[in-house]
Amino acid sequence: MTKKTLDPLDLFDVRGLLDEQERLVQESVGRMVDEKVIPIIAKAFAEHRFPRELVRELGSLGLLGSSLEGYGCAGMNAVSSGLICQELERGDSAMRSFVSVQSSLCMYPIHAFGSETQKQRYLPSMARGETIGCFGLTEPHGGSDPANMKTHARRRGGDWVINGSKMWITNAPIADVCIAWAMTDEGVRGFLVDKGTRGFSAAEIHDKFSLRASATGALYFDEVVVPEENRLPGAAGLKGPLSCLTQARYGIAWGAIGAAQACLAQLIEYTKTRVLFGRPLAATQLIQVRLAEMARQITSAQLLALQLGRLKDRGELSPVQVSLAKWNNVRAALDIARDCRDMLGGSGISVEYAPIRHMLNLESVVTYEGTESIHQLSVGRELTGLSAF
Ligand code: TGC
Ligand code: FAD
Repeated sequence: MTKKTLDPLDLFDVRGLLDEQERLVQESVGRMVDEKVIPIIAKAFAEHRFPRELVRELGSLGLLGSSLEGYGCAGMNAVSSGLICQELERGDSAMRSFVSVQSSLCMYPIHAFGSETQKQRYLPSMARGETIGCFGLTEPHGGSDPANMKTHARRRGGDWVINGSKMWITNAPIADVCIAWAMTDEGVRGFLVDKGTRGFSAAEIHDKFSLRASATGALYFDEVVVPEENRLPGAAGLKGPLSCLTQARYGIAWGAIGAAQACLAQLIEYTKTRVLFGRPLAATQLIQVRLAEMARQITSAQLLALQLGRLKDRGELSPVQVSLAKWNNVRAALDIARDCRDMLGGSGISVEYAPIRHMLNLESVVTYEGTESIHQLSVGRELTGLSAF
């Protein structure tokens, strides 16, 4: 058997399992991340600033609504859209977060549940990055249980009047349109609320220690009137927003791998050049075990994500599989980022090194789109048939 040089970030040659189109997507997004995201992201994180100047570029590369068909969207397969998330999150979770919200939480519901007029009005400009969306589901009293939604919409003639508030909403301060989920007398419904609608406002959350390169905010609805034409006609019940979450959680399962790879790549280099007790850190047993453990976890996450993508492309994906993958891959990435931070010693607390930025970001990623406990309970419910929420 010939001895091949293995890629430390892809020990099982998962890349070799991709088709040509998927490899091209990964390469072009990876190049964009290396050239445009990585050089500016530490400063953006330090300044608590979303790099909005990159949004049009994301649009021109076809990364917004990448898996949707028509309306100016690229119509890529699920594996390609997963690889996009992986490469973006190798740069920073904020970049993947922006794309997840725009693509999976805003464009997807318009595509899946919207009227033809809504699709024509929003999707092409969202695909170009000219219109930015946000997704308002979580409320201040408890995001894990969206069935207990307080935001309410009542019919008034041909209009709807919305009252309530949403909390921790990605893109809220920069969004042109919000997909607002509200309880009605007929159950949960989704509404398109444009920026500037009377009574609708957003406030930025400025004091985050995590996802600092992402814009996060609260949304307020004070007697906001929208016409029936702004309701998503195909969305009825909690299934509407939860099916959007399945799309976004799928992307996170891939994205987390990128964050973990960025940390491991930096640590392999650092430990080779850091000399302590007369030899490089990388030549010590403990450090090698820790690096090997990271490679093991990344490899498992990669294979899990790829099989998840193949199932999605075959139309056979189950939400509980997405729950398990989001839980596994984000947990792996968070543990890897924390351990990399430690192996950097004091330097590990500097924004000059990527692990602490990824580690802090992943504290949000493990919480949003369903906390780790919520996904564990979803898997538990599948195994036992009993709901323990
Ligand atoms: P449950 O009875 O389980 O379900 C109600 C209806 O929904 C269907 N369903 C799903 N459909 C698609 N995908 C899923 N994942 C689904 N889960 C459930 C289900 O079949 C049922 O349909 P039907 O026809 O029978 O009515 O609902 P439940 O109230 O028991 O809730 C279960 C639970 C806890 C899993 C759910 O509430 C949940 O997932 N909670 C977590 C909430 C959450 O993840 N919020 C995320 C907010 S968005 C966000 O964080 C964006 S961050 C983005 C970024 O910046 O990247
Ligand atoms: P809670 O629901 O109050 O949970 C608190 C704790 O209780 C958690 O540890 C949870 O796991 C645990 N818990 C809850 N229920 C149970 C149970 N039955 N058994 C055991 N433990 C339980 N939301 C949106 O709608 N749109 C967005 O764009 C968005 N972006 C976000 C961006 C960021 C940076 C962050 C941090 C959050 C974002 N969220 C968004 C909100 C996110 O989805 C919620 O924070 C998440 O769903 C958890 O809700 P919560 O914060 O209210 O915590």
